[in-house]
Amino acid sequence: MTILAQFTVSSTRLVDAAGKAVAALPPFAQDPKKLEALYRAMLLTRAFDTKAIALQRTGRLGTYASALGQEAIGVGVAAAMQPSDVLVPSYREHAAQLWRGVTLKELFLYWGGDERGNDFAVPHEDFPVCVPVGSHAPHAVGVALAFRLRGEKRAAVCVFGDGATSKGDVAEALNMAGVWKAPVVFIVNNNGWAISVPRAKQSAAATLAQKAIAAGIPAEQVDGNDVIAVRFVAERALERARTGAGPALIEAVSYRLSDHTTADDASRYRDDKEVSAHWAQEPVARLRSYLVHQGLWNTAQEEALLQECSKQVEEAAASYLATPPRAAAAIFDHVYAELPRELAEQREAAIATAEGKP
Ligand SMILES: Cc1ncc(C[n+]2csc(CCOP(=O)(O)OP(=O)(O)O)c2C)c(N)n1
Ligand SMILES: [Mg+2]
Repeated sequence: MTILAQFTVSSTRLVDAAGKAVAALPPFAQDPKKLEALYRAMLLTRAFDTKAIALQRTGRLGTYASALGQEAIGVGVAAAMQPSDVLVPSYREHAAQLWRGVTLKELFLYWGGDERGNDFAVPHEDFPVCVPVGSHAPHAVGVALAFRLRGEKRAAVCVFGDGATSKGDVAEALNMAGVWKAPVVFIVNNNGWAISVPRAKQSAAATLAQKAIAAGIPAEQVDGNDVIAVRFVAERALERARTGAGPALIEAVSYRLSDHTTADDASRYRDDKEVSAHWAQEPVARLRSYLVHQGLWNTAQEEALLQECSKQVEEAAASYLATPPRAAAAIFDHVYAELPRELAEQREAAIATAEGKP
């Protein structure tokens, strides 16, 4: 017998749940300002999350997918990106979007059903949120292939969930990314659940990372509640991708502390004890503990930052709520160069209805 292939999947954790460094930290983590920026971004995401849920519960926002407990994945990954890279996100990556320069108001608009929220002023080439599970993975490979063909030193970053790794789109995207050596880094935001389906029922594989190895793509796991570790491994993978070494996949293991969305009630299928246990691992308290242990953070700074985040979120929410809705015809205006007759009629009817005509 000849062994033709063998593989290993590593897991990286640099700071443990108590906020103690358990390995040598990378150079960026020696700079207090950089750590503070990561912490601030996670707190801002959490403040946005809380407000978004409050707005939805009071009928002023659409169905919303919370990122509670998963802030380190978005922040760590986005902090590892260059502005010229392109983010191709699923619907739970507000943290990454905010870091990239999407505004709080744009996020509120999008989740309020207004597509103007997807027309980001700053990361103009980043993709809009993808709600169909995993269908954005082939797009990310296409973006990366374009970078390679044009000889640009850029990478695409595609984030999807544990459930998405069961989709054909993701398997096909991984396969072609491997064949084309496309500069794309896939991030699996493994939050333990795909709505009511737990990770254990999603796949019999020991890790989700190893699915990429079958496509010839190096893959690893990282503690997705350790923002320093996430940024570290993502930076390494992105640098390799930009310099021609091809794609990578990182499975960031975290936990969905919230319901799946505001349309879900997780207490119907998930034990509260499991959720409580995971609160001990969550990323915001972890980095705060680390900063406090290092003498870099105190209660006064914490209170000031909480107030600043809350003020920013309240101002953005007020501005969103004061935004007049788009004209009724807008929904018809950006798909066809020339509207088919039926749609043209519907457009006229929509305008008439909006004007109160029969
Ligand atoms: C193609 C497709 N099928 C089904 C759904 C309904 N749906 C929405 S989220 C979801 C689960 C996704 O789980 P996961 O990939 O783990 O992402 P998470 O929501 O946990 O971040 C499903 C089945 C969908 N949005 N798109
Ligand atoms: Mg999931």
